Amino acid sequence: THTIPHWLDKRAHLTPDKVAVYFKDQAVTFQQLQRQSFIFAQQLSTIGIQQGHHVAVYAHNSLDLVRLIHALSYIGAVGVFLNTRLTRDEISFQIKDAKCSYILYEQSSQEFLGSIEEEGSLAGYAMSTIHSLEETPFNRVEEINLSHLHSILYTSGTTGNPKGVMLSYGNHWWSAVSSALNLGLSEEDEWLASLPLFHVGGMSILFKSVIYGMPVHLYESFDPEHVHEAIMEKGVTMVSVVSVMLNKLLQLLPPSEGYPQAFRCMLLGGGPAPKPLLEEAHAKNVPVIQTFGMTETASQIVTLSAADALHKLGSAGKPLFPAQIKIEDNNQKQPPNEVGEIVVKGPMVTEGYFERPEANEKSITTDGWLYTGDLGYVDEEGFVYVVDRRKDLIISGGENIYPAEIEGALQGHKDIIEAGVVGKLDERWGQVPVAFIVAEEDYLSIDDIQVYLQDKLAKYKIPKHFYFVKALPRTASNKVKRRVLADWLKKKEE
Ligand code: S0N
Ligand code: AMP
Ligand code: MG
Ligand code: MG
Ligand code: MG
Repeated sequence: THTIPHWLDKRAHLTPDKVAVYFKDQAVTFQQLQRQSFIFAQQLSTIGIQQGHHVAVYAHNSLDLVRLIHALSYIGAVGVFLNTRLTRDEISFQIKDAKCSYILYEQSSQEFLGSIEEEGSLAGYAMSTIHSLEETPFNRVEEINLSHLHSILYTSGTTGNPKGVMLSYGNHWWSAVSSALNLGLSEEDEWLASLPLFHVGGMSILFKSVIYGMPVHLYESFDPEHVHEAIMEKGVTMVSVVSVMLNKLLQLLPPSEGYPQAFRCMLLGGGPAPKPLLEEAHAKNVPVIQTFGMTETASQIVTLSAADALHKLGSAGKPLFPAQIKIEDNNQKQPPNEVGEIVVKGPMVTEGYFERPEANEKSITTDGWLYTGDLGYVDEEGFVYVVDRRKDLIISGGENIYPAEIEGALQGHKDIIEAGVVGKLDERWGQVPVAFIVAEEDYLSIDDIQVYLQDKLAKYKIPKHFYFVKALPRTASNKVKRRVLADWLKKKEE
């Protein structure tokens, strides 16, 4: 087995006085972070959290969340990080599905979560109350076993319920190392995290921080003015963004101004990058590095290097050093420039979904190739182009939405006979979901539907438009033909 010293201990030993995290007006060094996280771990031990427990975490970005993530790793407990945009019903499903025995949440969300503990028969605590507890000694993890499970992050799928992606310490370790082999490391680097830490794009920045010895500028949420100011004045050299965020940041940058010389990289991931956006960034001299990755690959797996950023505009780059890619169609490897399914392999790729043997068998081979469902091709020089996302997937502002989930919720309404959902291009979010509905009764109103969906679906999943139709187009096997719905939508827009 492969073990390394606990990464936060190691880092605190190497560069104790370097800043680990800036948050609001606070700066915490690696040594302070280590001590605080360890004390936190002893307090978590007081409430009974032990190695192997699954612990649900519901929190916006905060210093306490960073401490908690490390505290859980001192115990060897597995964090199940919940998306704070979800409804209580959606959260409740994930907590049960991941077999959590604890939920830790930020105080301010206590009311929203209500008595969720009882529902999932788990112990619930506000994070802030734990700090006043006594400390109980426990068997501290001194060596990280890279094969051990670190976290479970939920991701939606084409059919059925969201699945928990299991990410090991090794997945996170290799993700950070592979990223550095591509982007390089600089003593001066400081990485800004305003992406939520409950998604891997945000969380991975914390591991990079500890492994590289690099400060993170952590933000509670994305405020374009704050991020702009941090780049201009606070020494930030790296920022991770989705395209909605990049778009907002570019609007704040006058063409003549430009970011400081030291600014190295806007790492753009989480969805397709519109060409005009890349061109605008180029015109404004903003160094955008495009990347392809997913929760299942612990963040980046294919990334364009700075040197290639210009002459390969629009490409997601090449697979990172320890990663491989192939393009397949009907189990046949495709030659260059032929489109097929993107299949990837590497030490950052998940072992599988938590307790989903069928999904695992379908999407991951025994020798570790992951079928992403995304379509793309590789050019003669080995650069990857993503041409279409996973089947039916709608990406709104970096959040994934699957039509089947929304259709299922809609069909639960007593006056809805059937529903079909497709993505619509959207100026602000990239894409938004819209619904075609066959209703039982004429009096069913859009307001009724919206109210009905409120507690079932996160706000970003609620269709932005509803169209009432007489029937849905279906295939011989009775599946909704979403392509036809997309055509209907185009006609409506003309
Ligand atoms: C885009 C964000 C920042 C928008 O949030 P904002 O502006 O803070 O909104 P709020 O004030 O919370 O809400 C205002 C209204 O907007 C609605 N809303 C919010 N977000 C969305 C959305 N995404 N789609 C549709 N509507 C949205 C609210 O409901 C509210 O509505 P009203 O006014 O009606 O109440 C925010 O959405 C955000 O942070 N998005 C990014 C999420 C993310 O992290 N995605 C990436 C997930 N994928 C991965 O992590 C893997 C890829 C990866 O690792 C990666 C990704 C990016 C960069 C690098 C990497 C990497 O590989 O390292
Ligand atoms: P998630 O697991 O939520 O991060 O979603 C990952 C999905 O985002 C991938 O499966 C792709 O469909 C999409 N995606 C990520 N990066 C890119 C990219 N560079 N170009 C196009 N789509 C992307
Ligand atoms: Mg997702
Ligand atoms: Mg906001
Ligand atoms: Mg019904």
